Order: sequence, then C-alpha cells, then structure tokens
Amino acid sequence: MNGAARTVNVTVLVLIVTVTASGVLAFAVGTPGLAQWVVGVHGASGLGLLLLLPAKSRIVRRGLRRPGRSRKVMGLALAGFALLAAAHVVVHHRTRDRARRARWRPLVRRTDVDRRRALLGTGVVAGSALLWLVAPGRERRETGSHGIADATAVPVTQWMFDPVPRLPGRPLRVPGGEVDLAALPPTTVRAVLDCTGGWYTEQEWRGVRVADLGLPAGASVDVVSATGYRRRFPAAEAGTLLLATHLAGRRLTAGHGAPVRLVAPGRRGFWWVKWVVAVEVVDEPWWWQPPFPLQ
Ligand SMILES: Nc1nc2c(c(=O)[nH]1)N[C@H]1C(S)=C(S)[C@@H](COP(=O)(O)O)O[C@H]1N2
Ligand SMILES: [Mo]
Repeated sequence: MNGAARTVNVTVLVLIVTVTASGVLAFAVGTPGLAQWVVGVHGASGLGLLLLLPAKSRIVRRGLRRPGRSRKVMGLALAGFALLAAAHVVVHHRTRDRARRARWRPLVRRTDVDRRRALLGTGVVAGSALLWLVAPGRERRETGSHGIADATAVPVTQWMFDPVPRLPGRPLRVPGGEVDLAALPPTTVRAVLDCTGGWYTEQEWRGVRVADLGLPAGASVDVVSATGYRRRFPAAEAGTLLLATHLAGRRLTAGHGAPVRLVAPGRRGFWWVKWVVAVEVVDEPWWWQPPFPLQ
C-alpha cells in the first residue's frame, strides 16, 4: 500500500470511529450547547467519509486485483461502512426543502474534483467542517431534530417495544403509600420534548412537580411506567421534573402517556417516562442504570 492510500485508509478509520461515537453520544445529550458540538462533529465526520468515498473506492478496486484475502475483506468492510454513511447522510437530508437540495448537488460534485487535496488529512478536516456549515438542515434544532409546532401533531413514539396501555386514573405509588396528583398544587411549564428519532416539540405541560410529592430524602428518584419501562434521576432534579397530566391545556391521550407522564426538561425524549404508576426513592446514584432503556 502506498503512502497516499494508507493516509486515506487511516483517515476513513478515524472518521468511522468518530462518526459512530458521536452518533451514540448525540442520542444521550439534550442540552443545546453540548448537542450542537456533538451533532456538529457527527455531521462533519459523516460528510468527511462522503468526501473520501471516491478515493477509497479506487483503493478498494486496486486492492481487489491483488492477492490476500483478509486485506480484501478489510478494504471492502471500510468501503461498505463509508457507503452506509453516505446513504445515511442522504436519508438525513431527504426531508429538507427543494431550494436547499439544489445547492447540495453541485457541492458534492465539486468535492470530486478536489479529490487530490482531500487525500491530505487537513483537507478532509477543513472540507468536512465546511460541508457541515453549508449543508442543509441548519433550520433544525442543535440536536438535529426538526420542529413540530402543533400539539395535536406530536407523534406518539415508543423507545422500542412498549405497547400503549389504557390505564384508569389511579393514584400514584410513592414510598410509604399513594398520592392523588389532583389534590396537589399544579404547575405549568414550557418544555421541549426532543426525540432521538429526529423531531422535537415545545409545549406547555401541566402537572405536579416531583419535588411537591413530599418524597423522603435519597440519592435518586426512579420513575416507573406501567409497562416496566423506568428511568432514574438525581434527587436534586426533583424541582424541574414534572408529573404531567395535561399537554397544551388538554388531558393527555393514551398514546402520550395518560393518565400521567414525566416531563424532564433538558433531557432527551427517552427520559420522559409515559404511563407513570410509581415513583421510588433509592440510594444508588442516578447513573447506576443502563444508559438507554432496554425495552
Ligand atoms: N413507558 C414508556 N415511556 C416512554 C417511551 C416508551 O417506549 N415507554 N418512549 C420514550 C421516548 S423515546 C419518547 S421520544 C417519548 C415520546 O413521547 P410521546 O409519545 O408523547 O411523543 O416518550 C418516552 N417515554
Ligand atoms: Mo424518542
């Protein structure tokens, strides 16, 4: 393998690791400032892979003509991943408007001409960052999600396999007994529900603060769904966590978590536990749980 080919291969590998790590991380972060960086790195490294695709495919074609099976497998795997990344970029931007799409096509072709310069690692980094800046999708939120304004148009989304249970308006189980949310002081907050599936919505939620439940002291609070789905929060967050019964002035629908769902401002959608039946106080730290729900 010559020097240029090695540079391309190493760069492709570094970009694959970066794009994967930042992609997983992007799922976890909900705070706009941080998300902007993570999504920025993710987008830029993905576009960098796209940029290297022509050079990489030439290396693979050359490699296939030479003997040595494991090298061929490696080469094809790297190229396959780069292709996947390219497809992923296309899918990501499928929904953007036509004017922006028109700007996108010539851009990709120009990078073809610039292939030689792209061979230099610095060129790739600069090119990726630039592509990320001019690429469509800027109208999205910092997390990469697109906005939904209408409260009645908010998608009903499950993390994975949860069914939509139809629950009666039961009291909530808390340590040492039960509470009736209707008997506690209501609070209204505006908060952004931002699903890792790629949409967000800022809505008005009404319910009772976890801090107003009169819970005993402890390190963390577990919010438990009728389905078994659960998330753990630091007890210090009880002041901002809301057990909501209403969305935009209306009772929650079954799909959105009736009779009670959690509103966790600043956290991604998968923290917003629906169909809450119990709140538990535990001594384990909040991070002592799977980083993502398993159901
Ligand atoms: N019990 C339970 N709660 C859940 C989920 C789930 O699968 N089960 N999905 C979460 C995810 S991933 C998101 S984005 C939001 C979606 O809320 P919505 O259906 O009201 O839009 O609910 C969260 N709460
Ligand atoms: Mo989600």
